[in-house]
Amino acid sequence: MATEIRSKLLKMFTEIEGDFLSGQKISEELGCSRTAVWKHIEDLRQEGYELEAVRRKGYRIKTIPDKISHNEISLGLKTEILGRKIHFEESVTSTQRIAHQLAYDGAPEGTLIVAEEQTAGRGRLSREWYSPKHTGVWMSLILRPNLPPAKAPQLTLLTAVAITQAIEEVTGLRPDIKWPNDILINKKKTVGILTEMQAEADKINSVIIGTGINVNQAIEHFPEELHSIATSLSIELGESVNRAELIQVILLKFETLYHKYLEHGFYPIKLLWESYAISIGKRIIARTITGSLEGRAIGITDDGVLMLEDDKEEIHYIHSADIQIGSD
Ligand code: BT5
Repeated sequence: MATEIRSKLLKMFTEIEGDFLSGQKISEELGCSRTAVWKHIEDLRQEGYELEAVRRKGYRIKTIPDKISHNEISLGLKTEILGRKIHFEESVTSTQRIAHQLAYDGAPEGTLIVAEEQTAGRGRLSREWYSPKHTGVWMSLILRPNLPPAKAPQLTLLTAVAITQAIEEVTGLRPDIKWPNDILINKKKTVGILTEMQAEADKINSVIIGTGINVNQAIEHFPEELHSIATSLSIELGESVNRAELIQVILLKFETLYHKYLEHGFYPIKLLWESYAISIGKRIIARTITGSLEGRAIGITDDGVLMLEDDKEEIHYIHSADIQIGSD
């Protein structure tokens, strides 16, 4: 729908304050046919507005979608670099895909790609990431740190700390981090992080950090297979959360940590990360692509690599795996 018609129509609904607006009135004011009115109403429905239609009365807006926009994220954003360039889309296959292209084309550090919906959101190892419309934060951030490629996984841990701090600040909830890339609330996955990069043998060109946060979904919005393992901030909090504000706070926390990291290295980030980690000290099963290992998670190295001590007291260094947490 043309933006001008859309804003005129929304203005009319705003002025009538939740009452019915007749099709006749709309067609007169917009100067279009009744069929065109119906089409515009359908377009609003597509955008997430819930509209009631009653014969002889007309149309009434029942609920306005909780939407985020470029403006809502930029207005009041306090960062210097991160999110200073925002690429916002209603629907994309995956924000990672767009970010890779933009990074390849030279997008500056801090460029943020945000979408209301992903039709092919992805997790690690090509797993699916469920990203329905208007309920989550699906975004990718482009960074260009002057670091060797081996250090990139540390940025996943840094991201987890930034998001955990932001969730605490915005909602008061207390999330836990599960190595390396999950943030859980009450043991259920609320956030997933996917770090990818474009690099040469000894130099990172760009790191692309994808973040998926379940914000305002109700449990029935999740597909059946996720019911027992996933949750959203609003389910845990009992009320909905402003997604644009959450993005702003994440970017600010991220920027502070990122500067600290570039100046002082990973150690200060490691300390913060450990304060939120649930897997450390517990028995875990680590499933890697080559097999699985069982033992106690005894910590992470100064580089962010997970240390697992098996029952023969041998220590294994794990760079990438899925972790299942057992008992203490
Ligand atoms: C992750 O992978 O947790 C990384 C997810 C990153 C998603 C973001 S969204 C923005 C950006 N664009 C993208 O295309 N991706 C990034 P992994 O650890 O592999 O976990 C994937 C598994 O989590 C799936 O196999 C499901 O079991 C589960 N899952 C899928 N969607 C979920 C959701 N919305 N909430 C919780 N769990 C989910």
